[in-house]
Amino acid sequence: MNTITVELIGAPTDVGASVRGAGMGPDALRVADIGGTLARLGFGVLDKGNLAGPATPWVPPANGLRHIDEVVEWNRAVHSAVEQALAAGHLPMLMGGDHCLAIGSISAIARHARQAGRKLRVLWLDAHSDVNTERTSPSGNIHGMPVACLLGQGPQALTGWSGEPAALSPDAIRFIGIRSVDAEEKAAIRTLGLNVFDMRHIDEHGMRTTMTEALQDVDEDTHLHVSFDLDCLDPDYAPGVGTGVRGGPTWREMQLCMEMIADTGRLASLDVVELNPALDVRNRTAEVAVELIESLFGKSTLVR
Ligand code: EXY
Ligand code: MN
Ligand code: MN
Ligand code: MN
Repeated sequence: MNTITVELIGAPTDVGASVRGAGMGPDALRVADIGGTLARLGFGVLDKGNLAGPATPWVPPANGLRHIDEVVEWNRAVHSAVEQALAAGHLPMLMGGDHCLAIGSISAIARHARQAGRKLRVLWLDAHSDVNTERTSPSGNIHGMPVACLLGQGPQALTGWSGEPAALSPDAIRFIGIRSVDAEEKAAIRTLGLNVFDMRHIDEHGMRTTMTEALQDVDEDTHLHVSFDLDCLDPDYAPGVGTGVRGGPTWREMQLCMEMIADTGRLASLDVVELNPALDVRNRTAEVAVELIESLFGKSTLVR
């Protein structure tokens, strides 16, 4: 029996997305019994309910950014909730909501890890690299920009939240399952030297070798954060997402990915984002997410 308490934080918004519906994600995960599932694994579960924030205005981008004020407001709420969860010694699980919310969550985690003297590793499980800025984004949608913001390259209003100019250094992130990267994102990935395990890599080497490589320098002093965008999975397995891309990992490959993360025993925080129940089939994607999260939490030796 372990004593880790997982704190569920709902952020019901689609403010950074291109398609409506991700705001229903937290409740779909609850309907799929995320709480009961973690409790049956032996975790304490504290569901803090849903954060409040502004409605999504659905207006066009201004200066390359759509809904910047509302994105800032939602991220402030997420940042402070994640900060409080970590201060209470809980393992925060952010339930989005779209992926722009990782700015608030990971900036709080970066400060916490720095203050605890821990090395931070972020696994970015996604079909996309999310490294656009307001200067390169084809859409202005901020869910395509959180990595850039966390690297200190995004708009000023969304950078510096960790107390340092950049919450993350480029070598702190490992991308898994990437297969949709804009031309200017490719250039940024090369310039920054980001560690990308794209679908070609997974095809050629398999998930086992990929995850062995991605987790190589995770050690006992590591705070391991998983930012799980559900569009990482192949849309055949996870149809309930707004920006699905064919050719992703299967349910089985994704299970191995989660199991190998669990084996490290270093999982200390988690984002689950981009679930869009409006596009789902009988809550299947939420159920798949809960099955995968169950594997991710499969060990009782986790650290905070
Ligand atoms: N790269 C495209 C853009 O920036 O508009 C698509 C981004 C989709 C982001 C999804 C959540 O991961
Ligand atoms: Mn994403
Ligand atoms: Mn994505
Ligand atoms: Mn801690």
